[in-house]
Amino acid sequence: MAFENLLFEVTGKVALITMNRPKALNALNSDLLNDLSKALDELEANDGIKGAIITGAGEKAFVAGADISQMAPYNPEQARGYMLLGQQIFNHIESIEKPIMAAVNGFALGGGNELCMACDFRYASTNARFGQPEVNLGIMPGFGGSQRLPRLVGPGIARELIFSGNTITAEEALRIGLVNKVFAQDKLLEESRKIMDIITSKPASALRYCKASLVRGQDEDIYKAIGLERELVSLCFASEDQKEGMSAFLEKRPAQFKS
Ligand code: DAK
Repeated sequence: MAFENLLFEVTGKVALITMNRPKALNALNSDLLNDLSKALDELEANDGIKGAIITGAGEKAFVAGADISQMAPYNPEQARGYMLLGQQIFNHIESIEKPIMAAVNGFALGGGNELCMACDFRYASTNARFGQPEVNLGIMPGFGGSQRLPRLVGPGIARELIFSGNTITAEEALRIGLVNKVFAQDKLLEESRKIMDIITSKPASALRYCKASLVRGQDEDIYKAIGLERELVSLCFASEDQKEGMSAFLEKRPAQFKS
């Protein structure tokens, strides 16, 4: 598929979505957000794609935030509309029942950090920098950051980052659990593809139920969430993949999954 502000390439079963406004450090204006929304629709609808990697064009930035030049003149009504657009798209990333990772190749600030936090997990390059610098602009995080950051790194660290507007290194992001792994920049995509190739070799039906349980259960009361897990794992037993996976184990042969 062709987009003006992002690249959408499929290799094997994995889509690589590259935010592509490198002159503005891939800042999220409405055009880029609308392209991202369409790319996510394609990812969701295309059964040949089982997962995605989101990254940024160029060597400097993943996404340096919401587009400040677009936002600067907004009144509260316009800000609410823009916020809704971004929030819906980031919520969509969580509701697509396919694994989506972020390969953070540089600045992930403000809306950029919020974008990578909406993904299922994150790898980073050594030059990546993370932060929620909105207070420096007289605003606050608006694309879910005040909610996703504390859930990922704990309330104390999230408050320190959001109140101070400080930027942290990839190493610090690794220490606080914001990213899973850090690689040299020229290895980041290769390593991201390696893990996504492993993940997308698994049956799509099992991946779908895993993500549904992880995402939908995370903010529920634990016993309610475990009840949801029970319902979803029961559904797995209606799938051909469960029959094949367990038969293959018992017959001591590799499984041939259909989905
Ligand atoms: N928006 C627009 N343009 C940006 C940008 C951004 N966020 N970040 C960088 N650019 C542009 C620069 O203006 C510059 O453009 P030209 O001057 O060349 O035309 C070009 O990218 C290169 O940037 P620099 O020259 O500044 O590059 P440096 O290496 O010197 O610095 C930097 C890199 C990432 C440290 C610096 O660019 C920077 O501090 N950028 C801003 C980072 C930031 O504050 N990000 C958070 C944005 S606020 C809401 C919805 C969402 C949000 C809030 C509310 N609602 C609607 C209510 C979320 C807010 C944010 O994300």
